[in-house]
Amino acid sequence: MEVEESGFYNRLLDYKNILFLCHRNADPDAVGSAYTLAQAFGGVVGIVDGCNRVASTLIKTLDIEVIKKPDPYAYDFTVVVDTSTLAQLNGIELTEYAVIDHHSTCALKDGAKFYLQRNVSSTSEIVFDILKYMEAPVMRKSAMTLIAGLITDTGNFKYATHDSFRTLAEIIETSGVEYGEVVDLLASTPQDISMRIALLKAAMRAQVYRIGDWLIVTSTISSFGGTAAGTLTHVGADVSFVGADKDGITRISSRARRNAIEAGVNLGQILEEVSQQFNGTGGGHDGAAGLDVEGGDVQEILKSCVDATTKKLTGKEAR
Ligand SMILES: [Mn+2]
Repeated sequence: MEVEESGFYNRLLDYKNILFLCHRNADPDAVGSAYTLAQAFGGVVGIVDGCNRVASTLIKTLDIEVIKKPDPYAYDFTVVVDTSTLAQLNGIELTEYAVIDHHSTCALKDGAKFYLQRNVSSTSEIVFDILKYMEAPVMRKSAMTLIAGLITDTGNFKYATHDSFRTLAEIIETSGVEYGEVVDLLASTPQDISMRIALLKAAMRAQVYRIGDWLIVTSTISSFGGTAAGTLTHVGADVSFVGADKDGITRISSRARRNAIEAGVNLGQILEEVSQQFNGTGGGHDGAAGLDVEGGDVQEILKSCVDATTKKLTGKEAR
């Protein structure tokens, strides 16, 4: 059942001992949203298999307690945070659960007892609206995590809407946290040498497809796919797809520049469609999305992504 902020708040009050569960490779938006909800309603933050680097910095610096690989059966209720598919939870067995998410396609809501979904830039913004509805104060640590979630999920405000800026201003105003404090915290994330090597490999293996004045770039690396896709768009790709083949699962991460999005590229939709061709799952945002396919040939799937993007950009098939 779909609920509003008020319904979400009122229903959650019925439960004690709640697990606020983040997607795998949890990012600041997931961790910040889960932590803030756990502080407001009582409960714990669950991490299915680890966090990304920025989220790890956040957890360490702010001393946030998280439960790794939690068992939903040990809790009265689970709230799945910032997550749209079961694959993003590594197929964990859920008991009764609710969903709070901002992705435009959210398969998990079908099995949920209730869900709150808004097509906004970050889950952090939805969580802040719930706190506002509760008339609950936004504590300093919560505010820092929500701002971090908002900054990272909007790609440093590249994909921010006027609502994101308004929410940011409200969080700063009500919590007293300085914006610069959060920026400093995010900037303190150390650069990992294995990540730098992976990004350089992704650049070396890049295949460039030119369609008129558009550049679609594909590459493969075994980890840091999302970061690599972002790097490829920074150095010239309009749309990038980075594939990884790990433990029999093919995973594609993709990014698109604003001009490509404005020309009709919606990566969430493209990756959902391509994933279905290969019996996988996929989705995300206009400018950042991913897919997972069991088995499958990574080059073949990358080619399908390029073809689907070419169709959007030109209305024609790629040569
Ligand atoms: Mn998010």
